[in-house]
Amino acid sequence: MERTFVLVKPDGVQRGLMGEVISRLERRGLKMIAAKFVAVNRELAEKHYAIHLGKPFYAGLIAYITSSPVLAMVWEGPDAVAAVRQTMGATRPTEATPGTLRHDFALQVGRNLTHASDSPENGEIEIELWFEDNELVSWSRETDRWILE
Ligand code: DAT
Ligand code: MG
Repeated sequence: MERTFVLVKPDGVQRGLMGEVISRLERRGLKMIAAKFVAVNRELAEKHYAIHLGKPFYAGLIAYITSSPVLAMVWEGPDAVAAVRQTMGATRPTEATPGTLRHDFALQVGRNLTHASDSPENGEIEIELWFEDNELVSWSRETDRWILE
């Protein structure tokens, strides 16, 4: 089953939206297999956002993600990467579809609430960066036969 890495960023935590993010992913049918609350240090932030090094918004992005704790999670499901990014909405909240998290709860790209992996390959890399193997919980969910065909 596909896995993806998800963050509720500092603005989402500060605004009390952790539950909202979890709730939307849960009711979509995705399954949480790991979660932890993390004060992100500069080293982890730089590794996580290494692909954005050199971009004009890089310094601001590092400052933002290290400014206050985040909720780091791993979610699993069929096409989990695409499903989670669809639920998050476009990077720029003003381009996000109504009904998505970024449309419904954000206005600016620099305060867009969440991070989600953009490919299964990057998902695995991000999961390895943020979690130890023994923090990933394999569990069977009673409702799976009503969600997964
Ligand atoms: P996403 O988070 O949708 O995967 P991304 O990987 O392109 O988007 O960028 C990572 C984060 O960097 C994004 O969530 C917010 C910030 N960001 C991206 N483009 C930006 C821009 N033009 N100005 C300011 N911040 C930006
Ligand atoms: Mg991205």
